[in-house]
Amino acid sequence: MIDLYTWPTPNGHKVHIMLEECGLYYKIIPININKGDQFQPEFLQISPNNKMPAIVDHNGPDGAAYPAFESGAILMYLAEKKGQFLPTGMAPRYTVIQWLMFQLGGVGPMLGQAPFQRLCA
Ligand SMILES: N[C@@H](CCC(=O)N[C@@H](CS)C(=O)NCC(=O)O)C(=O)O
Repeated sequence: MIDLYTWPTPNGHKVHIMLEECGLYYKIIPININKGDQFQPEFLQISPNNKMPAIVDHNGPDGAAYPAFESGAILMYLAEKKGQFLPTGMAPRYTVIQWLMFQLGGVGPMLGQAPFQRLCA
């Protein structure tokens, strides 16, 4: 079972979609970022940068519980765990990683900041 610490935002939805596509069982633990749940000490143990999404995979590597934060790292972790969406060949694997990094470093943050930029303009 995977505990999913999340809230309905685009970064959360990336992981929601991935878990559904991988057919993995998960339990949602809401992190209401409007009420400050992300600053609770128990959550900071899992996600030290006080951001959702985060997961705890209770059946992680070597059968131990494994916590993960940052949506991109979670997507890669789930892909490797399930053996889906991340090719084993070096060239195709890095093609996937390039597009993932493009989303994480470009499209995601820019679209996220757009409403603030428009308000401040
Ligand atoms: N780089 C992070 C960004 C996550 C992120 O920005 N999460 C926001 C909501 S979409 C959050 O938790 N904000 C709460 C805060 O910053 O206090 C990722 O990709 O997971």
